[in-house]
Amino acid sequence: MSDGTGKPRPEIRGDILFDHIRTLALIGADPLGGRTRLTLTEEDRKARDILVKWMKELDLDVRVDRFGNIFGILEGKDGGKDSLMIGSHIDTVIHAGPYDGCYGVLSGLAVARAFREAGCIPGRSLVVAAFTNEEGVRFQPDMLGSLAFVGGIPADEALSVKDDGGTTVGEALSRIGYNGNEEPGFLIPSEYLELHVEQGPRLDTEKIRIGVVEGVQGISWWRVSITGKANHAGTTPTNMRHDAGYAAASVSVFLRDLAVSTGTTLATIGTINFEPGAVNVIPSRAVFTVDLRDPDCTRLTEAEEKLAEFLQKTAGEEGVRISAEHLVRFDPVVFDRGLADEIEKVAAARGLSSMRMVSGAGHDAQMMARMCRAAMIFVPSVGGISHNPDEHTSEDDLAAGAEVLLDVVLKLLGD
Ligand code: HGY
Ligand code: MN
Ligand code: MN
Repeated sequence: MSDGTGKPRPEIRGDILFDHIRTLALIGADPLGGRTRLTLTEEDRKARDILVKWMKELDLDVRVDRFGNIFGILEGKDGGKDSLMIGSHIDTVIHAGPYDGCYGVLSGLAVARAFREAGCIPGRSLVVAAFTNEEGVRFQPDMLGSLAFVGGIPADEALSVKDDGGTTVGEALSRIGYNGNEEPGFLIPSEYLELHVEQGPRLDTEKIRIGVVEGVQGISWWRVSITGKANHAGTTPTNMRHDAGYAAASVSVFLRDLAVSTGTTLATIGTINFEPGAVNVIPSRAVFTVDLRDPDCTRLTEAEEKLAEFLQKTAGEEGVRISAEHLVRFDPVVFDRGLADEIEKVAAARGLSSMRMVSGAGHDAQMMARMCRAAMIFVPSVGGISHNPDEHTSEDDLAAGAEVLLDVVLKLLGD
């Protein structure tokens, strides 16, 4: 299809995009039909290597920074001074679906391919980015790569974050050969766009094709350690127990009640471990994580304060010691209004229904918003399922999202 000047208009090759998504989804595949590619592991390295190969096949200038963030640059007519970045991540949670993060990076690659195949040099440079440790499963905080890229955490602090086994981010980067040398800020785009599956139920339920994402809700992560007293499960009267397991369970019930009472706060205990971990021993220790989310800054702080009060009360009542380590606090973020308007316009021009929304999940875009104009595009997740091998989005919706992304890029980059 021509763009009216006789030159072919860049077009998304959906067949290649779907093939890339399938290929990446096989790396780290597990018997449960999911895949696990925790950041900076061998599986992550394999995915990174193939992404770099695909970038080089498109003759993109591939750069890697000190945090392992990967950038594929398609230089524009202006010689690369002022760029537009499309990014996301290719690391996953445990037993993940095939689209979370990968869809956004590979759609960025599809946009670069569209320019290449049309022989079109954009007015300004286009950058495709894959950020390190978006998920935050192995290292906290999440979105560590994009946070470090925008200077939100000192480089040395980011590189010295340790996983449960004591390996630092810096050591893990060297091990997989992605300890690049570009410094934070070596590239400062004017705009950042991220295409992502919604991971929630709204678009699918309301049968809307495109989500125009106006922001991201706030996130607060904690690691709570409860120390009680091991004792015999069969001989210790209830009123003599200092049961770390019971105390942990009561925090879980408290968090559910807190979430229900506010109607906006979400609370999750995603990991928990008891010691000594025997069927007939009252747990002496319980260590678990808490994930709190709320679109409103004040309510998120209130949730944190109520959790702290409940922990203190529980320690007194159960005669246990409780400590809470604050792992993450990212306030809610509002994206660029002009970019959101642009996304809504191009969706309408393609006859695609759209709705404005705030993201429940965290994304690299919320960090990039500290550096430049940023916005996100969502496509429906069937049943709202994500962080689960059953995560699914139809090829029609995957293609529609990538085409909306391309249209916004063409509007912004010109040619
Ligand atoms: O936790 C999140 O919201 C994202 O998946 N990292
Ligand atoms: Mn993601
Ligand atoms: Mn995720």
